[in-house]
Amino acid sequence: DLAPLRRALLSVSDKTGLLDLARALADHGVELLSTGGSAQMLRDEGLEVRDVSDLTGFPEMMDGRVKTLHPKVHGGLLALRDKDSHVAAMDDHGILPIDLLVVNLYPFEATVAAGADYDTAIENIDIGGPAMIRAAAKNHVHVAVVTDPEDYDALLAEMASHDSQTSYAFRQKLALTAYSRTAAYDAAVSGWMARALDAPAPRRRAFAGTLAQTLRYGENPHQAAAFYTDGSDRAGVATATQLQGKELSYNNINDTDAAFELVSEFLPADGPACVIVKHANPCGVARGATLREAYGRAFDCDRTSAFGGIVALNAPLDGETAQAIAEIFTEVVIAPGVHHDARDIFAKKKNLRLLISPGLANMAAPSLTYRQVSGGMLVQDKDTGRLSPDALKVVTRKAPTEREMADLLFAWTVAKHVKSNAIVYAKDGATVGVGAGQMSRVDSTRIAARKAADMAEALGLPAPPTEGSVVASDAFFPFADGLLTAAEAGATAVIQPGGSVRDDEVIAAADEAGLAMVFTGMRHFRH
Ligand code: 93A
Repeated sequence: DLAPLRRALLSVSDKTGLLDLARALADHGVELLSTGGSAQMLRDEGLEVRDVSDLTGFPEMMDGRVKTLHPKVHGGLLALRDKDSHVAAMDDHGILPIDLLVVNLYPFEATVAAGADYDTAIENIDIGGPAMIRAAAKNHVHVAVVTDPEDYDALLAEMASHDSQTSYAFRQKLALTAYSRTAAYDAAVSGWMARALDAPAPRRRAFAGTLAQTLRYGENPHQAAAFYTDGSDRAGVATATQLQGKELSYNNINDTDAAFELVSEFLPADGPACVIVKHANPCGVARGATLREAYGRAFDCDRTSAFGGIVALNAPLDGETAQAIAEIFTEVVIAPGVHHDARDIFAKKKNLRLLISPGLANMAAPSLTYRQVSGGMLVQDKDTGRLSPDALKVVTRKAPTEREMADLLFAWTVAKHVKSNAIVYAKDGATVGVGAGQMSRVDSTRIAARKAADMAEALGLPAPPTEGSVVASDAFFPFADGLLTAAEAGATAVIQPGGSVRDDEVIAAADEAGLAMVFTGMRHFRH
């Protein structure tokens, strides 16, 4: 299964390592073919190279759009060397076998990431490169294809140990890498176009990412894992700069994303806000007159869970907030900026990871979410649903007061980011109890209230903080029991989508308990 290597075609945008590779190939007696820029570079260094245009008899034309798209190239890559009709075709048309293809593509992803305009992005879509890669990979029974400078050494090692030839297993591995590369490349083009057209429809999309980080492990130490970025410029954990601390883990990335997406709901113009996340759920969310106050109030929602949590801020981290955060064990802090004094304070906390994001995430921007299921992947529009206050419908005799309404909207925003069944109690712009991820809504309602009562006891408060709070439910109350639990805990107003067949029963119970209730007509399941 060894294949000889007589002729190689080198056509690379990233010219890293090209010279050393070409020299080594020449030493193995391999004839070199190459395109414009690549050939020039090799020739400048005294290597003997044949231009592809010389092979094809056609000049590179149309600004390089057509360089290698020719039967002499593709025939040389695709011909089966052991099939008579293919060999005859090669003879008839003067096609020479090409046994090695070394290509890396126009840097489309990097060009787009650098903010290129539409026409520049289009010009950077490589056509000839992927065509050759796919041809060579298809014919890996004879041809070796290298698409990454990091594989040059492996190729040379293979040739050194196989008498200037390559093994079938090696060529198979290269072909897999090659098809992964062209698939990711076209997915990057597809993703860019979807963003450019502002239409990331779940259908008609290809998905792939660029490997950003090989993670130490996944959710658990026995799971291998990696982090891929999708090339979007959305502010968040993928685009943030890490200023200090250990490498982010799989769970860190997941939790930091949850925290940052939620804090991005709170526009800086409306004042400072803080989110603390544990296991992808918020355990404290608060506004404050200052960032320090917002953090303190978020922390007070559930001090127990906040230990080892992820903190996200909607404004640059200042010194006094950094001081307060540094007092307890915190895994990650993410903010859209940092003051010098805060950096000095954090510098003493070597393990604390500090991420600076380029602004907040645009929570209205359409994008997609993906979830793997056995045998497939679910794709949907991201939940960008936002209430306008006039879409709300008061369904009880009592209407919420202005203060209650502000808290209802706050609690509703938080509930959107809590795993279903989600119940959020809030008071004065701070969560006071969060119930997440329960299979029954009444359990979430009870757990949130009980946690609030526990906090009151721990902090020595005279009454549980749910007293005089409001409550949000991410989906309708199917029965009155959950709502009545909230009333017992001291909630005075409720926000929920409505739409249950028992709405009448639930509304009657709310009236009976003296609650004000509003329906949103919008649900925020999150699983
Ligand atoms: O514009 S292209 O899609 N048309 C082609 O026929 C073609 N053939 C190779 N771009 C093409 N290439 C790409 O040119 C390669 O994939 C590589 O990225 C680049 C190398 O060009 P040069 O050797 O002139 O620097």
